[in-house]
Amino acid sequence: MSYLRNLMFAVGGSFALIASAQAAQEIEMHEVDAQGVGDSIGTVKIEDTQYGLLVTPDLTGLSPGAHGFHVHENANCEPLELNGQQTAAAAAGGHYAPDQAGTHQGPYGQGHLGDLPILMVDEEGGATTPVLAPRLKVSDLENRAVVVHEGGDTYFDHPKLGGGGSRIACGTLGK
Ligand SMILES: [Cu+2]
Ligand SMILES: [Zn+2]
Repeated sequence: MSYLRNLMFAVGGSFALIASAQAAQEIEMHEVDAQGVGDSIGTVKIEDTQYGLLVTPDLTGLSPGAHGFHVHENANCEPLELNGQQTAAAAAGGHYAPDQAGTHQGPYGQGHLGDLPILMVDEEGGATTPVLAPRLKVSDLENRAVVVHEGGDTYFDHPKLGGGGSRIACGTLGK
């Protein structure tokens, strides 16, 4: 009888763990431009850890160097017309900020929750170096987009939104 009770506790405990930390998810990333969503360039794996969200890219076909990397508010990578110009992945909206934070401060600041550490691309155009976003969880990325920008990221509001400029790759996570 006590064996059975211990077993019940063990099973209940496992469910509690599953509820607090979601399973790892993979987000398929696609090239984007003003015409629409293009070919896949690989995946970004996201998983919860005790230090925050671990983001592990496996991407190819990017330009070498630092790229702005953010969670954007809508799970939509289509272009939209902004100020009379078709704009790549504009349907993804702005940087994810559920508390309406109006400032871009990077992953370690108090601004947009969706501000990830920069994505580093090697000389061959690949990105495989994991980054850690201490304020995020897998569940925060449900129904959102992950976006890679053409330029880097200052983690400040200037230049505009860290200076990344155009959106060059995008992927979405459903619910
Ligand atoms: Cu962005
Ligand atoms: Zn931001």
